[in-house]
Amino acid sequence: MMIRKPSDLRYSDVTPRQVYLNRRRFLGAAPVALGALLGSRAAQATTKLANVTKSSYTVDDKVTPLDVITHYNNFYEFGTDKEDPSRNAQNFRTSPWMVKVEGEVAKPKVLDLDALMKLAPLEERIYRHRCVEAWSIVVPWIGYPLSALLKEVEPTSKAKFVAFESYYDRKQMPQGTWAGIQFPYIEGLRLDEAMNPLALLAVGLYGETLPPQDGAPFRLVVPWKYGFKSIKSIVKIKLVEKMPPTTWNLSAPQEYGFYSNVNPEVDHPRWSQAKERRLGEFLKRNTLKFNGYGEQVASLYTGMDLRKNY
Ligand SMILES: Nc1nc2c(c(=O)[nH]1)N[C@H]1C(S)=C(S)[C@@H](COP(=O)(O)O)O[C@H]1N2
Ligand SMILES: [Mo]
Repeated sequence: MMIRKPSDLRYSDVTPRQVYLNRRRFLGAAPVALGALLGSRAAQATTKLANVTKSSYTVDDKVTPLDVITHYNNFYEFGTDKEDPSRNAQNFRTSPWMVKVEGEVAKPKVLDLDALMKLAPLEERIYRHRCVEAWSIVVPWIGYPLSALLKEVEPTSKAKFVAFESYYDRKQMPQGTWAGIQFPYIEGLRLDEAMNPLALLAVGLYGETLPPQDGAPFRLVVPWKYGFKSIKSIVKIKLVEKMPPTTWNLSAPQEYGFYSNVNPEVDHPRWSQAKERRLGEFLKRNTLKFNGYGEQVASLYTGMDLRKNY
């Protein structure tokens, strides 16, 4: 029934047996809406990453199968359906790639991909990832703390926030024209959030460089916040004095705030955030405050009303 194309075979080489078994279970229990995940897969070449150490910043939740992580994506530049990025991003050009780090810093830098890959030791970190749409996955990311990059450029005393910007090129991303949000995609963090050791710059997942649909070649991962804060395919990082605008806040300010911490007690105006569907599981789970990372990050928000600062 499912005919594997040669391009798929490499996945079986890198996917542990347990994950394969989980995937089969997932496919067996898949709700109808996920049925589209079945079928042939095209995969752009990713490269194995060497010298990756395992980080202690890891959850022991069951990791989501690779082909779910790579075929159920939000990357509106490549279309708004979950399967669009896997189809439309395959020829995305991620080399050469330059990232500007600028603004309130003593040492602004322009880094190419090689410099980005070597900036700090690569770590594997298994993180929960909770989308504001109330689904979640568990991803074995590879990367290094955002703080490592920020220390390199030496933020000045005026730097209070970090603003991020994604790559955008209408020619390479024609589907973005109908996505209904403004591009380039922009996001931001408060500087102390950005310096928290959990905030990760990812260059890979599942042992290899990032697939284009997951934000190749270089993206942010902020596991205690809703997924949209984890901006993909970054080309600019700017240290700033004032809270920067963000794509989803500009699009619907009453629905998406700047902070967007995962919070089961504060519903989205149009749906509950109390529970989530972990992709591949049948029953919904209770959503955890700060996505379960409260021990590491709750102190960042001491004295703040998280209903007002949603
Ligand atoms: N540039 C850009 N970054 C983005 C998005 C996007 O549309 N464009 N979607 C966000 C949302 S809503 C989520 S849930 C995550 C999804 O990451 P994943 O597809 O790797 O799981 O990416 C975030 N980063
Ligand atoms: Mo999301």
